Amino acid sequence: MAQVFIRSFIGLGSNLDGPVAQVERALVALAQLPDSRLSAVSSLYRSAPIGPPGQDDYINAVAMFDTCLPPLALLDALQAIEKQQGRVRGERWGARSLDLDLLLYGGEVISEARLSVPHPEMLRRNFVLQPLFELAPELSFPDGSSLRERVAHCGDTGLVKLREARRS
Ligand code: A4P
Ligand code: MG
Repeated sequence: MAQVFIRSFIGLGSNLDGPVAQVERALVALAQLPDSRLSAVSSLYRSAPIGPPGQDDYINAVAMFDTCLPPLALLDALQAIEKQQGRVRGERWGARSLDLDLLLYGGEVISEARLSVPHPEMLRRNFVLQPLFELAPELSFPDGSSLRERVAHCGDTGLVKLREARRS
């Protein structure tokens, strides 16, 4: 039987231990996950930290990831990659070597103890919306709102594009 691929989007963030290299390594690890395809990667951005004061700036990017993995299996895989890259879970929104957030999984709305999709903070964050817009300018959210509209309102305060997007 043909495999059914679901288009998901994954947010990558790091502000510790060589953030650009952390994001690059995570992209290599994502590309190696089974039954999945890393289809495109946004530009890398530098962004001002949201959360406790005293943290360094973040490097952020978004990946377009087509996958046959069910959502919780994908979350497990993302957390395994975070762990491989030395992620220690500390303070909420505190500094981290790698954060992988499942932003969107097809058009699904998921409310489970371990997983909320769309990611609850994504609509408020320009370091998520701007790179996502590079990859999917015509995207709509499960609530019917359009990414184009959201991007028009989120602005680019604190955000610097570092490197152009690539598609595979
Ligand atoms: N979880 C629920 N839904 C999801 C989802 N859609 N994707 C659960 C990933 N995980 C999800 O996450 C806590 C729990 O959320 C997980 O165990 C998972 O079951 P965590 O990564 O351990 O903790 P956290 O990241 O500190 O909390 P949270 O609320 O996920 O934070 P965010 O929203 O990831 O924010 N500033 C800038 N400039 N750039 C950033 O990338 N990132 C954060 C973290 C804060 N400030 C930032 C950035
Ligand atoms: Mg997180």
